[in-house]
Amino acid sequence: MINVTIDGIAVEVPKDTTILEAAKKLNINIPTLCFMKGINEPGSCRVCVVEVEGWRGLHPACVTKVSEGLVVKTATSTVREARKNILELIMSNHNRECLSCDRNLKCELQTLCNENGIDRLPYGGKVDKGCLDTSGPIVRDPNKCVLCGRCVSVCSKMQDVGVIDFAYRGAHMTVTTAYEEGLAGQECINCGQCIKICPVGALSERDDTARVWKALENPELHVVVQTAPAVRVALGEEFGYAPGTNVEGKMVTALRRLGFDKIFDTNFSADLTIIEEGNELLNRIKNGGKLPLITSCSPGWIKFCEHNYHDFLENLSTCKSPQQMFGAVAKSYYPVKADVDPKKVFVVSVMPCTAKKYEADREEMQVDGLKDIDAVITTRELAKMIRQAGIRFAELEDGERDSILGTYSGAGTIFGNTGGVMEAALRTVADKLTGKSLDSIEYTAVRGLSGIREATVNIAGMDIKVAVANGTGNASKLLDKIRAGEAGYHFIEVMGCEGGCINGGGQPIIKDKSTTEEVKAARIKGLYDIDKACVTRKSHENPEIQKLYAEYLGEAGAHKAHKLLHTHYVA
Ligand code: HC0
Ligand code: SF4
Repeated sequence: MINVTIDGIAVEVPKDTTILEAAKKLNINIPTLCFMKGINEPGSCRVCVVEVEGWRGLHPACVTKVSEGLVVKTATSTVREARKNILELIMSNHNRECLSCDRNLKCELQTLCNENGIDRLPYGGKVDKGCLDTSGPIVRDPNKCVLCGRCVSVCSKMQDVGVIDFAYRGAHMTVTTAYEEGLAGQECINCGQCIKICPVGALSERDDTARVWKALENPELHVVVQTAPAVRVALGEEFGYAPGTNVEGKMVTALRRLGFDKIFDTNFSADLTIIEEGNELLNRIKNGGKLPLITSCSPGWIKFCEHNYHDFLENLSTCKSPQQMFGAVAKSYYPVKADVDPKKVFVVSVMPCTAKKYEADREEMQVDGLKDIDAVITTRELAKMIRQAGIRFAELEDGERDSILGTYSGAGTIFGNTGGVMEAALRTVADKLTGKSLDSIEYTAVRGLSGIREATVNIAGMDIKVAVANGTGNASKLLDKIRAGEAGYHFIEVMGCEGGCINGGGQPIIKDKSTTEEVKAARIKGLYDIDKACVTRKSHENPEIQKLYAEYLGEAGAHKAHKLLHTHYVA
């Protein structure tokens, strides 16, 4: 252990601890901007500089390791003046339209300026670092970029995509794409992880709320909404609730107040996906089909696979994602039952995911000329609409979802976290293979937050080898092992974002990034708590799903189900 003194307080820390970490142990907050533990540690922004007794100059706390007897001062007048200067310089090259910025009040730079005595902006004001990129669901504003490099690191190191990087030098330095083209023309998978990690408003999602407002105000349209599994355990954060709090009841009431005709649930169509995908898995195992079967519900992952792992396209399940399956039945089965014109049904999705905006616009995501999904908004955009409508969220009574696309099982709920689709599928596959309704349904081996998890599950005497990967960087590692012949599985779940949809690119921004792991864990716990409280915890026992097959679809994988619920991929 190493003994150091920070701001006059002695502390003992392990070797290789940074000054930043040692200070944290003493509850001393050294401000940072570029630093992101394990992801981006360049020590370049210099906001975290400190003085060290006996050393010349100032030193970045995020990358400077402690040594025996070190005496550190984190808030001397020299340090405070330097920090202020650094922030003034960053602001001199930053678009200052804070009031109209998506990140207003959630901006790390704004907080830093506020906490470090920036009371005037002495330099600059005119910024010209490139054009606004509105080519796709991910919007980039280079004039708000502070060159921290977090997005560059997340995109390349965590997601293994690498479509954005630094370009040019000195005052002209910017973060951009190859040939400075729009992200939509690149191999960007629209995961939105860069948005979540951006400290300012340089990255955001395309705002689709105006289209939803317009539809809600059109008396000709019958506007229905589905909410993804992970939205209900995160939306509350926008209104002051702790991460993981289940606000489904209030969310339903808020959606009704906003004017939606029916409030349905993606958990319902997650159950539907399990019926189709479980059937596909059993068919492939029994009939010598292509294995491993790989899940297809995460659109960021699908685009990643299409760009980088063509040789695995036949392994992908042909099932559409729950979002798209929902749209397909909302414009076929539902209109028949509710006696409405399918052409007048306008389907809105509320998703924790920015890639869902891209998925909804894929050419193949339509049936008989009707697009499955008409508009996708993120959890953040829904919160924005609720605020715009003047709804006091915390005061709302709990509401109930509508029938016939609103009932769900615990299995459909846990889709929202990594390992959940796998566990949901195993619950159904086990019952099908044994011909019994099994009581033991908690497949804890596939739970957790590690990037890749593997397990062998014995069902009815058959060893089923499964793996779960979350984050496309981890998916790469897993698929490379399979390509090299070093691993073999029957079934693999891949989710494009680390932690699964609970950590999707459209979820509420976690302002204190050092709490990210705790927030993810709390949102996951929220979903498993809902699962435990569900009347039915298996997809095939969902009564509305049973009715859908009995009255409309017929058998899983049969003609009608195939036409509505399955898709193909593009090499
Ligand atoms: Fe997900 Fe989904 S679980 S991708 O994360 O499968 O976005 O929450 O809606 O479609 O159900 C997102 C979340 C969904 C879909 C479901 C799947
Ligand atoms: Fe990279 Fe994902 Fe951002 Fe696209 S959305 S630039 S893939 S991090």
